[in-house]
Amino acid sequence: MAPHAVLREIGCRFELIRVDISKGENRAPAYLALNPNARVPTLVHGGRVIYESAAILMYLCEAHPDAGLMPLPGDPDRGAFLQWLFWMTNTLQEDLQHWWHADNYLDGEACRHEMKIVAERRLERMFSQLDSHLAAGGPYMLGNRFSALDVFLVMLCRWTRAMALPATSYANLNRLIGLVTARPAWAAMMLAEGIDWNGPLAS
Ligand SMILES: N[C@@H](CCC(=O)N[C@@H](CS)C(=O)NCC(=O)O)C(=O)O
Repeated sequence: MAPHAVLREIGCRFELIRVDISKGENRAPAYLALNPNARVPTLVHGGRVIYESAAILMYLCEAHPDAGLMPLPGDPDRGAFLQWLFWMTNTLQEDLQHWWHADNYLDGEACRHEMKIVAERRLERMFSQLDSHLAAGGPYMLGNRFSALDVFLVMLCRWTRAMALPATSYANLNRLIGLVTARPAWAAMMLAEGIDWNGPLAS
């Protein structure tokens, strides 16, 4: 979702190829040859393959600096951008994976149930931390400056929709979700993916 929305924010030409994970297309040999982790998304550009959505975001933003979606070297906001993006992809997203896909980590229903409870508790702390950050200096993660970081975060916020305290229940996160989902690029991405906020995870 995030790399797709950022491609639309940039406005460059791209070809979208659906990999339907509900049909196991991410485990087909042709896809594994591109991305051996069997995860979506994967970007192919200039004959090279890039996977990991945060890396794809940075790659696209740096290749299209005029779009202004990421602070480039020398920009005082760059440190905060990198800090938050890395934290989101290696910590926040990992706990979301524990909640949605406990079966990838543990055998046994009781252990999985326990893992989900702990993940949800950790996630509530993390979303509360994000909400405080936005309360102190929002409405975007970089203050008044919209960036690819906001798109990545709103994608992760959607992963909370089935939890007891979804991201929409935090006032400042909910404001950010409203701002990002109102953007034409986000709306076009959701339409092309055939998903809505409350539907299943993107396939
Ligand atoms: N760290 C990866 C995670 C990607 C990821 O988990 N994608 C999910 C879809 S939202 C997926 O491909 N799941 C397939 C599976 O787990 O079999 C990234 O950010 O690109």
